[in-house]
Amino acid sequence: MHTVDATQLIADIASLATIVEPGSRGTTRRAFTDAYRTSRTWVRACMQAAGLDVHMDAGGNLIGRYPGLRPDAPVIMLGSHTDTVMEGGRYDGAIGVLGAIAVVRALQTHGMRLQHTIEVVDFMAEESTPLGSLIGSTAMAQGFSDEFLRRQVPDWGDVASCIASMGGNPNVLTRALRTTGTIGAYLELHIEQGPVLEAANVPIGVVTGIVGIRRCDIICRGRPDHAGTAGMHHRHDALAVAADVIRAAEHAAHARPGTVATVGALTLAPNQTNVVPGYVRFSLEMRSVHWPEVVAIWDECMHALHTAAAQRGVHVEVTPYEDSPPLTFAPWYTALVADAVAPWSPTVLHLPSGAGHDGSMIGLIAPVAMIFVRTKDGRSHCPEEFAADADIVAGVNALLHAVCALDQTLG
Ligand code: HGY
Ligand code: MN
Ligand code: MN
Repeated sequence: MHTVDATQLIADIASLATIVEPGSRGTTRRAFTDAYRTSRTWVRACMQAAGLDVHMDAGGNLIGRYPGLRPDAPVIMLGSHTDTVMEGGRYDGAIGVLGAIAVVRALQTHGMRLQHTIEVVDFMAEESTPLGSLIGSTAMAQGFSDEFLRRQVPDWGDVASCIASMGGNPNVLTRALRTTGTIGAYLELHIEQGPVLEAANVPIGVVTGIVGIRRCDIICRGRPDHAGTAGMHHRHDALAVAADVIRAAEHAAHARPGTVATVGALTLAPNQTNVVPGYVRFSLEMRSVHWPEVVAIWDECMHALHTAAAQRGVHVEVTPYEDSPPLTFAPWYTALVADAVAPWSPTVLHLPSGAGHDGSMIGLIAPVAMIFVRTKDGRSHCPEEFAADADIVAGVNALLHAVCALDQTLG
C-alpha cells in the first residue's frame, strides 16, 4: 500500500506557518492581506515542485493539475484553503492543501498516472471576513450578484477590487466558473476542529456532512451623548440594542440543542468611556444541520433587534451576506472514504462538521466528501489549535487511497 512522504508534508506545514501577518499571535494570514499574497506565491511554488501545472482562475483560486490518461473525463478535485482567521492555527485549511499536494507527489514518486486528472485547489478566502466567506468556492460553483461584487466594506473596499487584488477577474464572476459534470468528485482533508475524534481516541474520521450557516452584518445608528448628563430615558444607545441581540442569539441557540449562534465581531463609536455609544456594527451568525432551526434563531434575533431598536429610537440596517444550507454527503461516497480510512484508524467513525467548508459550495456542482483529523482538546481558530503529525499523515494516506479508489469508481 503506497504512502506519502511524511517528512516533506510536515516540513511544508511548518514552512507555510512562518508566513503570517507581522506582530500577530498564533497564525494570522487573513485573505487579501500582504501575508496572504506572499503565502500564495509559496503555495504556487510548492505545487509546481510537486509536478503540478498551476494556474489561477477568475475567482482567485490557485489550481494545480496532474493530468490523467483520460483528459476529457471529469476531474478528481482535492483541496482546501490557506487563509486563516485572526490569531488562528496553522492546521485549519493548510493540511488540506498541503496534504493534497503530498498525494500528487506520492503518485509521481510511485509512477502512478491515474485515469482522471487530479486538481489540487487552494480556494481563495474561505474564512469569514467582513467581505464574506467561501469567496473562491462560491465563484467556482455559483457566481455572485453584481450587488455583492460592488458591496463597499469599511477598511476593506469592495469585493470586486479585493478579488482583483489577488489576481482574480471579477468581471466574469456573475456566473459559476465551473459547471456540473466537470468535477467527478471533490474530497477535502481538514482538522475536525471539535472534540469527537479525540474523545473516541481515533486519529481520523469520515465526515457525513456540513452544517448550514446564515451570516449577516448589522449596523445600529443611535446618538452619541454625554454619559453623565443624558438621562436613561433620553438615550439612543446603539450598544444597548446590540446587547439585546447578543443575549437573544445565545438564548435561542441554547434552547435548540445542536445549534450555535455567535456575535464574533463588533466595532462601536466613538468607543469612549464617558460617551453613550452612537454607532455599533457587528456580525451575527447561526448554524444548524437542520435549516428550519437556523431560520427560527434568525427570527428570534431579528425580533429582539427591532424591538430593542424601537424602544431606544435607534435605526438599524441588516445585511445578510451568507446563506449556505446544510449539505449531507452521498452514502456511496462516504462508504468509499470509510474504506480508505479503515487501514489508518482502529475504528471508522462517522461525524458531521460543525465548521463550514468550501465543500458546501462545491456540493452545488459535484459530489463532496471529507476526511477529518483529530484536533487536540477540540480547539481551533486559536493559537492553541493542534493536530499531531502522525494523525495528519494518517489522514493524508487515507486521502491518497480514497483518490485511487475514486479513480477506479468514477466514470
Ligand atoms: O467558520 C467556519 O466554520 C470555517 O472555519 N470557515
Ligand atoms: Mn476556519
Ligand atoms: Mn477551514
